[in-house]
Amino acid sequence: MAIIFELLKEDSQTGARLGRLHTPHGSIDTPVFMPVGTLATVKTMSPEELNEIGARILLSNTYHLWLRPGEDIVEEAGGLHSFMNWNGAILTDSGGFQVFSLSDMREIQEEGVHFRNHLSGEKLFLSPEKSIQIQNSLGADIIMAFDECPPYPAEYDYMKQSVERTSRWAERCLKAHRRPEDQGLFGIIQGGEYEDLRQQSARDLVSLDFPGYAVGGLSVGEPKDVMNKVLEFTTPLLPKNKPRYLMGVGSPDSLIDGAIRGIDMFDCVLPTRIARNGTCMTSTGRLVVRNAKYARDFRPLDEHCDCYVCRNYSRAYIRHLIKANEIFGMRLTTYHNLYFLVKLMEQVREAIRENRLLDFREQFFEQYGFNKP
Ligand code: PRF
Ligand code: ZN
Repeated sequence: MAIIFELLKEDSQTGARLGRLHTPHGSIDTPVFMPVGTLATVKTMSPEELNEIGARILLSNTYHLWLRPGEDIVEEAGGLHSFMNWNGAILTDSGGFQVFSLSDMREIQEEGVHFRNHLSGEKLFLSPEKSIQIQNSLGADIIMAFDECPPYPAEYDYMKQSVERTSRWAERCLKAHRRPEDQGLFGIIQGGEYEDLRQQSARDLVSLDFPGYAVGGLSVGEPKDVMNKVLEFTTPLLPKNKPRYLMGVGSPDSLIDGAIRGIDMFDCVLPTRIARNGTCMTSTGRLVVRNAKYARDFRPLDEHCDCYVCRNYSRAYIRHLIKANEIFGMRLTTYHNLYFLVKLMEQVREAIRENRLLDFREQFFEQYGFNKP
């Protein structure tokens, strides 16, 4: 078994859980946030820095690495871990979502998806078998089933067909998987906001007995309360002793609200993407360090943060770097934002351990400014 999930504690007041995910590249305390390294690099961060901030698992993308440099080159390097010099765990997404969000001119058929390369315009085809073959070559510890993530909102009839196709594709992914002994293949639950379709999707995928399950098709433009409702009726359909991964979610409030509803793993480009244009996550909310009001502000980004950046650099200096488009500015804001989320998840775990997650939520939302009108 590539992936063993140890359920350490269930919260008495909420659906939250404390767990440990054992992978061939180390054990990970959950709930956890996974930084995104789309092209086999978390933009601006070295593996040493990622290790220093406490990241133990990264996400990378099948679609992007297939287009460049090509999975054969990564395999020749000895797999993604040695290619990028990252000794911690890695999860690769299947390419399903990226095909739908990045390429135009796609055509979905039972066999797979025809689309155009978003870089060259070349015609391409991705299927469950092809996605798994690429992910077997890349060699991540956790790989994902090839699914369809329909847009929001989608009509019920379309969503039902899509859920049924995603279930058939999941079965094909399992059959195509050549490395079950060292790569855990997770299934992805779809079904949009429709409760009976989430039930159908969960029933189909749980019967296939994956070592973990993702909740897909959320954070695609729906209101926050819709995401929370969907999680409330979906996570109870999943086996307790397997990890649950909410795909593409990384705002601090959603991480806390997801953990409360029984999610163990999250990923999102948000902290790294907003960092590069000068937006920082702090304990009192978002800070846009580009703003003129920080020109002479010599305090750290976050006065409550003890990261390398906040111990050594001022808002004024970082603002100057970002305004001048200096690479070091992006490195500093990225480092701080990832540290902030890794620390936030540490605090979430501590709160679950001490039976005070709802109090923690209340206090965090108050400070972060979510409770303000
Ligand atoms: N499916 C896959 N990857 C994803 C998603 C999904 O539904 C999402 C949804 N937010 C993000 N990444 N395969
Ligand atoms: Zn900091």
